[in-house]
Amino acid sequence: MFKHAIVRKIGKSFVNGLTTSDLGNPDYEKALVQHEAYIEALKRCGVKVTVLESDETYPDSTFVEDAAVLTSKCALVTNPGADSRNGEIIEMKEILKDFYDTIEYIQSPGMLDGGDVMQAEDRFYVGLSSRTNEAGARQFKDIMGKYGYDTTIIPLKKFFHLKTGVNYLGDNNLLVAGEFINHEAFSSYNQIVVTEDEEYSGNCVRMNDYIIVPKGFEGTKKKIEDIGYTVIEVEMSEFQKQDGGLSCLSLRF
Ligand code: CIR
Repeated sequence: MFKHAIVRKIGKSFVNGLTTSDLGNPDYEKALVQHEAYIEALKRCGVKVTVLESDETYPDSTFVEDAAVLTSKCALVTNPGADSRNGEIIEMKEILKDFYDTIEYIQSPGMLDGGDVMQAEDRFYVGLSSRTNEAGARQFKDIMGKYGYDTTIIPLKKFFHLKTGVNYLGDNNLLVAGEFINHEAFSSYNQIVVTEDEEYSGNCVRMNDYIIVPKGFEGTKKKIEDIGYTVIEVEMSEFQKQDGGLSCLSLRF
């Protein structure tokens, strides 16, 4: 069971964040409304939500998931691969001290974004991407090995982050999109396949008794409901414009 979540309010600089999408500029006011609804969805799942103040210095800092990986045994502060985001870890280190006695760190030249890390029970999967390098992934594997977690490293072909296209829903169920459909690393899971036209919904979050799903992806929603989960939908359009998936707006522990 998750008991807590950490999110960060959006600053006005959010609209100037990194993106590769051609979906247009995000609407700041609309993003605020969507962020509020996201927080409400987390609360509905029964967790206490810590809401950090916005930080104008870091336009992408609302995507808190990239700065840390939280487990039941330790917290790990990442070393984000984008220069404009790396400083996000400075405050994150301090915040996590309120919640964890044991904090681990990825050190340069190792780089790692939390969006490239997926946990499925006692196993982690780490994607090698434009933000996470081999040195970062190897450090992660060594660190988590000390706590009894195994780690599988997976080179990405097209996806931005690992969790852009694969997410563990619990109960051996894995949501897979694009290059992760029938990927050999995931052959032991029951795969729920996201169609190409709904690819963005490959990033959903299991939160206690619920699966939080981006709004507007009826096919994925139905597939998740059909295997017995209760779905909460949240509007993500303004975050999608900034390459942000649903999971990256929170740290859950
Ligand atoms: C970035 O490029 O870093 C942000 N605009 C989006 C980060 C999304 N994070 C994630 O999927 N974990």
